Amino acid sequence: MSAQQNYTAADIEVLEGLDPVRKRPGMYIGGTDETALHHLMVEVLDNSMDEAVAGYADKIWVKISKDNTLTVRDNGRGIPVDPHPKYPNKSALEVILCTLHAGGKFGNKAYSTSGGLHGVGISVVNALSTYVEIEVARNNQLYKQRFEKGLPVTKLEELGEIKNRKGTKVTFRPDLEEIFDEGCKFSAKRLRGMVQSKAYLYSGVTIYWRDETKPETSEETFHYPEGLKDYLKSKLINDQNKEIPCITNSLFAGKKDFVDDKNAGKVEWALAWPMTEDGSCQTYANTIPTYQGGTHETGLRAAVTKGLKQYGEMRGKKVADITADDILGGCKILLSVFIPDPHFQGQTKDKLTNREAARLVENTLKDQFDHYLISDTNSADSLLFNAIERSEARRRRRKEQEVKRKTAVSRRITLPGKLSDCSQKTPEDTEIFIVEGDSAGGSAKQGRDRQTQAILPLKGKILNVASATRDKIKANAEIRDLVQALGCGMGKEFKAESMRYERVIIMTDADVDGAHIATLLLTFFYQEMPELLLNGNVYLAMPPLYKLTHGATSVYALDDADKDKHMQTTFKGKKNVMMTRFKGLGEMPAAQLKETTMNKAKRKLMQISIDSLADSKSIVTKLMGKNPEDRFNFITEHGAEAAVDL
Ligand code: 28G
Repeated sequence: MSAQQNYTAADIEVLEGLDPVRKRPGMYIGGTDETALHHLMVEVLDNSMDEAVAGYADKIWVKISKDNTLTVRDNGRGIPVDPHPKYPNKSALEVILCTLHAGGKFGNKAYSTSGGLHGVGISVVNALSTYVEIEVARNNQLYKQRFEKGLPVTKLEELGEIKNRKGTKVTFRPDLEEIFDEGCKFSAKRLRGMVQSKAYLYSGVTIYWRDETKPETSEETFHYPEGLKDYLKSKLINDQNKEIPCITNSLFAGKKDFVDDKNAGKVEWALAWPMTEDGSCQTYANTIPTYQGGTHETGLRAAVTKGLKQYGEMRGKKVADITADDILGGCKILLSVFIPDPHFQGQTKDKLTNREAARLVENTLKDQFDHYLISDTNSADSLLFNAIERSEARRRRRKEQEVKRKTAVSRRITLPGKLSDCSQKTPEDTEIFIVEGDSAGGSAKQGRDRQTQAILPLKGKILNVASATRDKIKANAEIRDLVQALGCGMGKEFKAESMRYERVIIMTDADVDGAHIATLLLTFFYQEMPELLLNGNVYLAMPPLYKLTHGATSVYALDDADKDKHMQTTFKGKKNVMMTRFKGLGEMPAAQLKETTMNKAKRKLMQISIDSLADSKSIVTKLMGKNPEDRFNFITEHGAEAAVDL
């Protein structure tokens, strides 16, 4: 991975100063908590990793000191120090350290980690540190400059000739006092893990770790020639320091450069199917963790899924129902790609979006995986049978869940025994008739449209909820039946969307007792399900009191006034008009009840609507006040204005 770029100071793009970073640090490092604090280290380390991955450095030193100070050094080219053309009295180094988004012109830089959160750069670290000291060993010279809270406090000093050293060294102490949340400090353990994972991700680098925070200074060297394979092996060690058994005889691991007409890059992977552990998936692009996955992960999944299913087909197995998850759900996956110009997406910039990565990873991995399966058929068969087992278990689970769900549904809707429900299961254009007494219920049941009309007969007068305690309301059998039939709950539990019917129709006799029952029901709806009234879901049926017949002509009259009117119009001058007075709905033949009160095409309904709950207060007081005449008058008075065709 060689790169011959001729960098000069003129390539630097200058944008703005660092004030905004100190003012709103969260915008640049995603917060001011301990995670954000550790992100400063990531920024610095990523710069060194960039130099390494680009082929200019192979060693990185990381040191954590007692006072939350970190030192990172690499043996790369060293940050340029020549004077900046736009600011002749400033060095390129000073411009890089003291300006936001200062960096090379994008496009031709190989394997940068730049993109969003990453690569906001060392200037952000500078802005948020009490001090930064930089040493650059370049052109056989050693240079040094010191910054405090983002500003240079010394000039770029030339410390003299140095022969056996090159690269950049950065020492910084985060501004814990003014920037970060109280109590934030570096965790040596966390930093060590981050540093170690970088070494796993790039086998071309050796990282020297030194921890000076403990009474005894410790030093470790991280170098993993086998990269991700070593990383995965380290994850497959249990607490007793024993290897975790896997389904396969060996890991599926490797690395490969990929090249086509337009793209070049590298993919490295390690997969294991442990028997006693769950699956997991860690992916990276240019050593940056891509927690949300992305195109590279898609490519890997496609390759392994297609590969194993093809193998299964070859072995004469039924593979159509096997999904990627059946194959990879229990797999520990490590995947790392290096591509020239990575693009990251999402709020946290941790999803790779380069489209070519999907294809390149899939093609590369497919060949390698096919080869793996054929060369170790024992492992291949184990993977295949495991996937088949998972897919069968998945279908079994789904069936069980379906049964569970079905029984839950039928249990949820335990309908009262005396409800004659409609056959339609959705509420559209359905209605429930609440009728008084069993005999009325009987004729209503015969006269209804079974598909859309349900009948609930209630016994006599229901409880007056306006003067009952909650316990008493809840314990009342008639009310329980009503609420169960409606399905929508009452009081605080009321849910309009659970209503099992579109309309609630109160159907009582056209007498004082009937009116009383209607008001008791309306009081109940007002108090326990006011939304039904607000939405206009509640109606009074208007059964006739009389039937008038003369010869072939017969009409129904709602009340005495209606009867008198008909006598003076329809039957004017006629003798022997036959008049039937219905004592109650129960006496009305089912056919007539259907024609006059229930038939959607012919009947009239009185919609009980309220404009607002405040308005309805006085109405209900009227309805449920001490004087029963008030109620009846109200209903008959407002009946005409509310009567609607339905
Ligand atoms: C020690 C802690 C962190 C670094 C370099 C090397 C160069 C460099 C760094 O250039 C401007 C922006 C992108 C190219 C590049 C030196 C080319 C030629 C460098 C580090 C120009 C900055 N000579 N090493 N920056 N780049 N190590 N370690 O920060 O386009 S930063």
